[in-house]
Amino acid sequence: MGDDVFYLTTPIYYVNDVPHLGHAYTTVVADFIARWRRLQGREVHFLTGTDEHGLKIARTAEARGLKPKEWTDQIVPRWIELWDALDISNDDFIRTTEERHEEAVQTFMQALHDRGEVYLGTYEGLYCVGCEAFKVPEDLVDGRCPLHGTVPEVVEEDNYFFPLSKYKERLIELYRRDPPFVAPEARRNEVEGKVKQGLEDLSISRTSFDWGIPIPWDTSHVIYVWVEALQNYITAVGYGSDPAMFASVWPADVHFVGKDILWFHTVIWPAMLMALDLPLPHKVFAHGYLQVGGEKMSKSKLTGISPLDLLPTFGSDAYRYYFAREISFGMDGNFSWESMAARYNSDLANDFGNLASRVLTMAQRYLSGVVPSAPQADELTGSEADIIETFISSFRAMEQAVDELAPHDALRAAWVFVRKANAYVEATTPWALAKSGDSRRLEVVLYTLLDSLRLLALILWPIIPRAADELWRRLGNTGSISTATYGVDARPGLIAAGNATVVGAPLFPRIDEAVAAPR
Ligand code: ME8
Repeated sequence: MGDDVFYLTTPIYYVNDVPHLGHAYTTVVADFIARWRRLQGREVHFLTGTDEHGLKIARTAEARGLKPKEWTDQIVPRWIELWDALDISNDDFIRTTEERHEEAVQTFMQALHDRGEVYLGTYEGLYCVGCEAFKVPEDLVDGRCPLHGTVPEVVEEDNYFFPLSKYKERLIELYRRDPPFVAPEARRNEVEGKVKQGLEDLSISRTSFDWGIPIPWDTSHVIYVWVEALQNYITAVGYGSDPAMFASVWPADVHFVGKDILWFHTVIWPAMLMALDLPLPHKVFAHGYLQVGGEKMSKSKLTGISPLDLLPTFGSDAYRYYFAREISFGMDGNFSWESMAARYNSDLANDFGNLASRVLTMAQRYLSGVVPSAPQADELTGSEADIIETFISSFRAMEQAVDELAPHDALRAAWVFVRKANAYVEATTPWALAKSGDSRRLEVVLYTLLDSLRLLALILWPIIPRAADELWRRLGNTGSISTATYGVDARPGLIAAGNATVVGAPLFPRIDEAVAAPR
């Protein structure tokens, strides 16, 4: 069931503000994986969206004198605008205020109720509006939420409860599953350790405000925002409305989340699915937290820098590349303008961009911009065997790294091939061949290099789609890389003889590293 489609998701983000670098990080990495899987020939369903209910959004709207929906309608386009600017290729975008979500959530909640998986009780305790989460004293540092620095509010209400505690053993079993349900392993250990300490039943409704989806059998309650938000992963793929779609897309292959929301995705979400005997997601991957200059990122802390501020200087390709390459996915990381500029210049402008410029310029100069005929086996030397071998091993390493959800390793592997291609230019010295008049050897070398650029365009498209498509066209290829398939196309020796090449402007012009970051 559901294994024909590769289904991946990002969190649905709270729209109490515009997106920051952290949100874009998750979404960019997910997009890289989605594009890679598509080129592997998989049918992909990539979902992102917005989480629009709850106290945090209600208060944000109120502070602006707006109704919650008026506020979310204003701000959601700012999120979509960023995903467009970053070339995010999501197949769907779900807003939790959409009817398709609200209706399916009610179906889900009614089903829980009908199965006796809901009871009425009283909740007395603490609530952090920033987290939209209930807290126990052990969660706090000096009485404050460690994530938001605020003192949680005291809440006492009649609430409906979900009997989370009874799922303890089944959850622990789930964490032992192979391949692992929770990744990376440190996160698995963290969540398993916490669950072993015991689980409290979960309050799943609120009565003190009404910005949410009503409990279907008791409309004086709205559903706790996290409970309905998690359901977006199934309401968007036909749960309760389109059984055929649901059967073919669900379960998710991977939910990408930050480590801040590990608990919700690896405890509450699977337990709710278990309660309805629905298939469980294959994996939840919780990546680390980004900081800016060592400080936690949030608008309120003024270290918030908009992703859109970086695009005029770096462009979307370099933005995507930097975050996927610089930070080991799963570990905490640090953003700085300086490291972004340095990586742009070294990897994109120098290694990759220069290679493309040099090869296309030589093809123009020595071959009048026409791809020569492919070398025969007896025309290949050890140098060609070496570069082809490097491509094959780099590509294999990339495939494995993507399977392991290690985008930084995938890109590191790609650059082994980029560097090898540069070394091949140095070793074969096409300019000397041109002088010596060995025209067939020159053709063999330039064919090999043009074909290497073609291979690079293919394997880098998932992370730098604009430059890759541009390079593809400059190599005289028609069509778009998006319709290529690795199994067919990511093989050496396939650039077509007779293709007309174009030199064009540098794909990644060097930037001045001394130019200061925008304030
Ligand atoms: O939690 N570094 O929404 P949210 C890296 N609506 N990633 C970061 C980050 C940082 N500093 N800050 C945020 C919610 N993120 C809920 C989710 S899902 C059913 C509901 C990313 O707007 C990371 O993916 O607070 C994190 O988990 C998510 O944004 C939290 O987004």
